[in-house]
Amino acid sequence: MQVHPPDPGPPGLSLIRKGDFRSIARAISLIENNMPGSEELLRGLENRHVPVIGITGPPGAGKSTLVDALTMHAVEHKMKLAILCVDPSSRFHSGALLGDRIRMNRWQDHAQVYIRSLASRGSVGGLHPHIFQITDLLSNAGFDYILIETVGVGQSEIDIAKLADQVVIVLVPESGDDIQGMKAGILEIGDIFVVNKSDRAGASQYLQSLKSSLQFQTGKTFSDLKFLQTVATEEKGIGELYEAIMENSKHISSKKSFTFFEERAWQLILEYQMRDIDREQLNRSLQTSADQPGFNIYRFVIAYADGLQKK
Ligand SMILES: Nc1nc2c(ncn2[C@@H]2O[C@H](COP(=O)(O)OP(=O)(O)OP(=O)(O)O)[C@@H](O)[C@H]2O)c(=O)[nH]1
Ligand SMILES: [Mg+2]
Repeated sequence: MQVHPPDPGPPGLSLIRKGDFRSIARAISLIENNMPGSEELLRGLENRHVPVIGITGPPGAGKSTLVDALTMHAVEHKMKLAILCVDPSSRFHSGALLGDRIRMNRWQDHAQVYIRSLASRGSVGGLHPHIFQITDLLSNAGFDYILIETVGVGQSEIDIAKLADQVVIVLVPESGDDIQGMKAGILEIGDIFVVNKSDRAGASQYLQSLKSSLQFQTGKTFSDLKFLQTVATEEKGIGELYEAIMENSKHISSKKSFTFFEERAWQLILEYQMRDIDREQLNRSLQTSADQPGFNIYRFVIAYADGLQKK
């Protein structure tokens, strides 16, 4: 039997597999902007899974400072990391992000760390619309872990739960009074709860009230959850957080991975189905139909979609 050499894939993929940062950056831009060549690239990917860690929490809780300190630990442990910072578009030019950039700058030319900011345009309050594809690409680029920092507002914390194998929720003692009002959603998705800025008053009381509201709001038991206090600016508690993340990574269930697959497949089917729909053409079609007697939008949509399929 003749053995064919493996398909080398589209240009750039072999360099991506070797972990070439410039090729990775180009490929992400291609995917981010849905440019020609991006689908070919995605179709050339191997089915690899690298643990994805979501770091979320209210604005200013110290997520970036924690990510930076965690990066230091990971680098010392000879890990290779990809870090995605997803910011709601409206915050893209805020001082906070600039602050993140300056802080994270020390990793800019580091061979073990790849950092990329993504604006969450298109998906209101959520993650980037092509975040699944971007993490799949990074999973093929030789990283040990993928970290995704996102502000826990709007839809993003729900999205991160569909993408990350484990979610770290970063809170601060000052959020004490909000805790009863805090959406069950954000509490529901956490695997590790971090009370950062524990140099401030009331940190341990806050941790206690967090535990009781978690039990009250989500009915979860604590056996699978971890609670930690950190002072990110002084790198206190970071070793414990790092160990907690590593420990959790050992226990990612195949059930969870399969649920992720289903979610990805679902999202992609939606995307592919929508791909042929031209809004302007839809508008024209509607304009001619909506005035007709007996118009019904449900019948219209089915007929419209049938028409697209037959094309
Ligand atoms: N006192 C104290 N300040 C901290 C700590 N961690 C972070 N900060 C400060 O809190 C501010 C916000 O920190 P960031 O790391 O930018 O917070 P963030 O959650 O990434 O912020 P956004 O991405 O804008 O939501 C900065 O001024 C940090 O220096 C801490 O443990 N203690
Ligand atoms: Mg930040």
